Amino acid sequence: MKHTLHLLSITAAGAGLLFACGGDVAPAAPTGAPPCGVGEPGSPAPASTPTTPGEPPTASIPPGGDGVSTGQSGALGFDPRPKGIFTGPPSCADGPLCQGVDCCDSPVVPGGAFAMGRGLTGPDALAAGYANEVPEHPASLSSFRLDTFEVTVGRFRQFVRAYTGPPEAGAGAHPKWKASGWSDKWNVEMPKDGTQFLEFAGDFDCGTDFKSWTKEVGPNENLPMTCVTWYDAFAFCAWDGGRLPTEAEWEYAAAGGSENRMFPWDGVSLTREHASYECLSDGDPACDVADMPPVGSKPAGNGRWGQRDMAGGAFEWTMDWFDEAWYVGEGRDCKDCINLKRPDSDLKVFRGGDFKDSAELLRAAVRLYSPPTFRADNVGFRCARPVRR
Ligand SMILES: [Ca+2]
Ligand SMILES: [Ca+2]
Repeated sequence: MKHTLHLLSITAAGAGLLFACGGDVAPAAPTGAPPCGVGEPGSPAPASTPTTPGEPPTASIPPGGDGVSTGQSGALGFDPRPKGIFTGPPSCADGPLCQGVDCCDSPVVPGGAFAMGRGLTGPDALAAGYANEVPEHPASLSSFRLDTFEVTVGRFRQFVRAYTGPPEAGAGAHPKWKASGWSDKWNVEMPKDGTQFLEFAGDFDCGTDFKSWTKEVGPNENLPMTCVTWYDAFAFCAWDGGRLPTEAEWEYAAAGGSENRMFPWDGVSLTREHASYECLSDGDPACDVADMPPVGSKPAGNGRWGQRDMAGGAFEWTMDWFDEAWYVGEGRDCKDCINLKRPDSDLKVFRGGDFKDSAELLRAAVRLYSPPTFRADNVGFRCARPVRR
């Protein structure tokens, strides 16, 4: 049942990872490969062909046998809160529960130092890997909160309902980097008001079988919200009292900080109990919507500070622009670092693997990227928040 790391037989050649069209992410596209026509605001990405699942587990587990229903309602539920006194994240004003936990639960990730990137020795070492993951280099971070769960369809619905326009300039900034906040230049990437949101976003439909958004409240409320642009994700987190995590924060939380883990959980064994990946979640080798489980469905894969689905589920947008040479350039000695320089390549980083792609992408050190206007059926996000609320 365990996936051994022979799946990680990826090459270190070339530029590492590039995006592919409409939801697939694939390694080893040549440097400079043209964007996939996803740069137009409001235009849904073209249909994708799901990545071919890897080899299935050798042990047979009946669908739903691990507590993950083949349906998608998951642990839907609400914890009604008195109106008027709720001061938490507005996306959780109605008290949604994810696996019986507040969907806006956001544990503190204590600051510290860690070895960012893939090591040549140590717990996260791997003979083969992507060139942009190395060299491993020192990073130190201040404490922050990171949401336990990926943002759900239900929480995003609250944002759409409340939406009146793009964020204020400066909103959603990292506390150490004022310039990391929303820029008025990005307003064109968001609808002018709430009446246009769904049309502007192409109904969050990436044209595949894996659409999580529904126009009306339904069984998908606890699925990860996907097919969102980086701007959507940034604006949501700013509205919800938080911000996007930096790439360094994301990896720190996924690697267990100084424990420098290969995967978010403490160990290198990998089964479908740890993460949803390679369309294995429903125990059936076919790749279908039942392989996109509700957020938090894989508690065996929880990170050191309780975050779930840091590996698998949906890829997660981070705040940083992607720079192939960041680890040997300005980011090589990272202190609460963030890459705010918009490169010519115009790419933002997302992290963590997803429900349908291969196990090799689940490692904490793996970096993927695409234009911020990209919408993919396997890319979502979670928010970071200040320690003091
Ligand atoms: Ca590392
Ligand atoms: Ca994830």
